[in-house]
Amino acid sequence: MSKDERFPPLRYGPAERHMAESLVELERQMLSGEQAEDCDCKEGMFNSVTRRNLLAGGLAVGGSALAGGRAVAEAPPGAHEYYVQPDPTKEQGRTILNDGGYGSRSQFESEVRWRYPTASLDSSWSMTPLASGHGIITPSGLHFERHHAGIPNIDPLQHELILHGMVDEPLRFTMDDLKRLPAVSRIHFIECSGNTLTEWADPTLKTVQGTHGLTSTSEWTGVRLSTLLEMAGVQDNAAWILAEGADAAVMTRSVPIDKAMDDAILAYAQNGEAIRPEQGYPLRLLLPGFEGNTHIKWLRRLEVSDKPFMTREETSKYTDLMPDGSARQFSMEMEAKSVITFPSGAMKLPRPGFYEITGLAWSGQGKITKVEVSADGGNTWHEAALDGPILPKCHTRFRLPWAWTGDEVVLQSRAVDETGYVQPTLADLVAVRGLNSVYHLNAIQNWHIAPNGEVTNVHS
Ligand SMILES: Nc1nc2c(c(=O)[nH]1)N[C@H]1C(S)=C(S)[C@@H](COP(=O)(O)O)O[C@H]1N2
Ligand SMILES: [Mo]
Repeated sequence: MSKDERFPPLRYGPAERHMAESLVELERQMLSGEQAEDCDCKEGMFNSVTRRNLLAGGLAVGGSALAGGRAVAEAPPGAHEYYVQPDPTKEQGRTILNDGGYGSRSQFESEVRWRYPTASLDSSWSMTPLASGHGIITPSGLHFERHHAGIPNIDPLQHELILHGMVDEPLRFTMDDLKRLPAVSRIHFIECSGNTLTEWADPTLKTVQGTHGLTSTSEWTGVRLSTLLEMAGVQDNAAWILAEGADAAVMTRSVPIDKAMDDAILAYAQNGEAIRPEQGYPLRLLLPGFEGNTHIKWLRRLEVSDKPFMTREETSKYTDLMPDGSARQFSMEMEAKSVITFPSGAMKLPRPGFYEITGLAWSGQGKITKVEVSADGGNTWHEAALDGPILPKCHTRFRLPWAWTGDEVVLQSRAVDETGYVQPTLADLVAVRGLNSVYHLNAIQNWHIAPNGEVTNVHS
């Protein structure tokens, strides 16, 4: 299939098209570093970013720490290189706290985020390696990122949030002011509405990191936005609230006041520590279940109004052109979606036999109530077990024991949420949405397993 058919210029603007094409090339480079090994262990089935192809792909990723041969002797990002003891029972282990007091991962673990190879390093995406994840929490260092204008470095002592507009009393908060207020901790996913955007016309990316890596889950702690709004006193006909970031993009989005009063959080912590700079340090807006771009990072201003502000991100961007030529605007709730992360694209099953199929399901409309898995391309479905806790607007882990006979199969997962919404097939989604828009692709994903065990991305 030609690039024009796969990413038609009508649908993919120049930026989206360049991004999609570049990602195909990046993934090809990352994968070409090493072939899958035939081995009994699950780890060996992963043909994703092993240490060797991480290094091979390092230059493409643009990471200076990985440049040249020097990196070969060094530990992967987030790890320290230590001497490996031939028999750890025969000599004392290394001393406590020799890392300065903040821990690191094992030098044998090398999973990293991949960067969408956008033309500029300032405006970019990075993707979570979902295939190697466990449970539902994404380690903070592997949370996907989306930056419109780079990562600002903000001194929390200088940072302020102002709340004004249609309120009785405009307010100004320092970070200390916010931290004195009652806080909540909630576990929620954030998914970029561009997640899976390469997959409309043709199965394009090979790995689940590529196809689905723009979703991650963290525990977020902060103040409820409703607390601040109650303090300021919202006027009667207030209907929207603008959120503005302190980055060079000064990213802005309008949020319905009902959402602001419901479960919106001004988060200053992620997974038990201060929110990472990449995720919006020192403060971000968290709108559980809403598309990623509404979760304004580096939050500095909130303005209450009786109408939406019609910012760039809700007029030129983040709208969906429908088949009849009208555009869907404020399509903010993320609909139910799921994906099998094991086995998934570019892995190789060594032989027929037992495997546990596992993956993630999530919905912006509430809890996941059911995930079904098909091993025959959607003819019959088997209900998977859902690992607890099953939380609203959160990644939910599903598992299903499976015996692979060695025959060719197509694996699929289908999520249902508490509203009764059923994850659609791509054909069903296209029948409603047409092929004019790129965002919000939540269709069922297919992984084809060949008799030799190779797993590939297909459209059924
Ligand atoms: N200020 C600001 N907020 C932002 C963005 C940004 O570039 N600047 N990107 C948005 C987009 S498009 C997404 S998908 C999410 C990504 O959040 P993350 O980087 O923490 O994963 O942040 C949103 N908030
Ligand atoms: Mo996004």
